[in-house]
Amino acid sequence: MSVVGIDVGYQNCYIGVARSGGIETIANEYSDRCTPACVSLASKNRMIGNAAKSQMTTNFKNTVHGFKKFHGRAFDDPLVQVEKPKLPYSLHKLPNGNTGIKVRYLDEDKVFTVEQITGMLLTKLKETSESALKKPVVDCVVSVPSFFTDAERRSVFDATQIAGLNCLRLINDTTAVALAYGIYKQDLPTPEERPRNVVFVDMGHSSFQVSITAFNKGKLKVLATAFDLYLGGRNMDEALVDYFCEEFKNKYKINVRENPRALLRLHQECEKLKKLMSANSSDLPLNIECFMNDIDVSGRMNRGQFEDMSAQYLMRVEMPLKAVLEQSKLSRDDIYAVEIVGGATRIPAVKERIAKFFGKDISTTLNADEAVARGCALQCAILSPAFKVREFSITDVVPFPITLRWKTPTEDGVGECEVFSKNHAAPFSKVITFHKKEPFDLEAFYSCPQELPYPDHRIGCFSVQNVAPQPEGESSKVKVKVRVNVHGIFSVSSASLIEKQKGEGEDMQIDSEPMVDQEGQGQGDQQNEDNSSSSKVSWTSFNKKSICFHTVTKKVRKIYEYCCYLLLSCDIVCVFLSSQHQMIIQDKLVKEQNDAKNAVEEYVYDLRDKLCGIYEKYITEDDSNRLTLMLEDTENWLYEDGEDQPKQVYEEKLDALKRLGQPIQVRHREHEDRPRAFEELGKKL
Ligand code: ATP
Ligand code: K
Ligand code: MG
Repeated sequence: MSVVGIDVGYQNCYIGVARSGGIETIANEYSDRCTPACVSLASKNRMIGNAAKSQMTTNFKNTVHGFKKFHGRAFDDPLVQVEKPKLPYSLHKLPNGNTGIKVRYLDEDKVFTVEQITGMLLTKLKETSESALKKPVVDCVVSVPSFFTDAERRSVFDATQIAGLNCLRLINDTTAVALAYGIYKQDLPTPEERPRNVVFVDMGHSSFQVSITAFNKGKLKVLATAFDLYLGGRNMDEALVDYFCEEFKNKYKINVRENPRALLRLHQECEKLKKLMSANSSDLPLNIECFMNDIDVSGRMNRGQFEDMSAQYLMRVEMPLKAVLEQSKLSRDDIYAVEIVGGATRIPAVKERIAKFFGKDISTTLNADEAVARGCALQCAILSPAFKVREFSITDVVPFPITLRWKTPTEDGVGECEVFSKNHAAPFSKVITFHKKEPFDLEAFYSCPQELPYPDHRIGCFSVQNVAPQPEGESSKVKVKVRVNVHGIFSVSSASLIEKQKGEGEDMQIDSEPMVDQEGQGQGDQQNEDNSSSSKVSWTSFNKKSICFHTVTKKVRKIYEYCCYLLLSCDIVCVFLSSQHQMIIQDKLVKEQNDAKNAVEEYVYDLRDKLCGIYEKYITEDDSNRLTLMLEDTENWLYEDGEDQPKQVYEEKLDALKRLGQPIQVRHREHEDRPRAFEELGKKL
């Protein structure tokens, strides 16, 4: 069983794995521990990660990046519409309203769902893990932003399935970081002592997340989270791009925004410049050769100027910090440390703002790039029976309050109950008791649309079926279990009918208001001490025999599909899974073909070099000339008719060349070996 944690960033992905020595982050085939969240589609194959990123400026229409925010979002979603004009590739409205990504692949116009694109990225990360661990990888833990709503989480989860992964948990970025921080700490307060409160700040490329987490020995409890959905390193890049676009317009009379390729290059250079400015406060140059219309461009910038132009973004750093502190009801003095991670927290002005707000130095105990992936791997290790790790319990929070609504026979016709308040512990299950005579629907939605970073506050509709009155005509008692699961996804997980014992219960009031009693959590969840059993009283006068007459889980998907058009059905996930396999096979074929072709090319160059070098003495001049000609022919062929041939053709070509080359090689080697052989013989004699 594999233990793998994946940080799927907006820009950068990292993989943590557990090996006998502990948790480590692993490198891909480019010896890079960061794999860009980038997928490039081409006429014969796909490129994913580093290879895709290098196609960004050349094949920009088909090189997809910055798609993380499209998960679970409709094409008409304001966020999607804001991003759309900034993208070098096209978005497309899918028949179900979802955001599709339109590219040219295998010489055809294709529209992929965002789940498929992230699925592609994940297959690459899966492959990287497999070659590092030298075994198949299925089980994993994947990170998501703590502010992701139900639809976004489901969409990421679907992507993991499309990639053939078994995602044991979608864990919040800042919670993964907290785990990576806490699990190795030897000096945490005991469970009886006051907890150690730590603030975690993660500013990535696209967003800003903050959490306050309380640690005791063996456990962590997230107290509150806050965020700025649109604040990250890319805002700073955009500020620089705006500035240079303007400058180049005046200085060189060019309109960079009209040229997608130039704009992408400017983005890349501005990002480099931004990073340089983090370490260097002096004036720095920006030079791009052959930028547009054969013009070389150059400009200058220093940290002071940069801070001025990003003032509007820097200003926003404080708000989530304030929000998280308020929610946690802690004072600054209660904060033990402020830990920062995420690439954009390296910007000195960002650090300063954070330090100033908390009135203390910030800590950089954790690796800013890898902490999320390490935390994910740790969570995977904890969940995996195959791996022994220190017991560590994790309690996360529900970021947005959730309400259930149903029809009632009362005057206003509806009943409502907030089942999960903001910052309620998660994962968590609750049982709500209804008194009903007929089947009924439960509508779940986020209670506070105004604070939700998502345009649709509906979560889903669940129908509870097969409810009938009791033989005496009274309402039946129906216990409905609602739950925020380990992925942070809400569902109505089961409903059961409670049979009354004869002669009892007449005094019970029939109440259409739900009674919320906090039941223990379902299997597979973390132990959670906040579960009280005090409100279980309502059970006692009843026969505890509960009939599971209808488990809605199966039904949920169906109902969801109907109500929330943004979700993929199991069937579609299966189709995507198999098409993913097809694409992997296709990529493999193309790779083998390229490798075979490269082998011929390499052999040609190598042999030609040697013919005028070390092989010279072992071949007659005539033979050498003939062979050289042949090599030249082969080289030409490779650029013409031999440009795109099946793998076997290259293999045969290589064999034919080797038949001519090998005898020379043998003669050369024998000659080389002879003196050594004599020497050996001499030693023996
Ligand atoms: P997100 O968390 O939003 O999904 P991500 O996880 O991909 O995004 P990170 O890898 O944490 O993001 O951070 C990437 C951002 O950090 C980029 O904007 C990058 O330019 C920026 N960055 C990295 N190093 C530095 C540096 N030295 N100075 C300034 N910015 C930096
Ligand atoms: K990342
Ligand atoms: Mg990140």
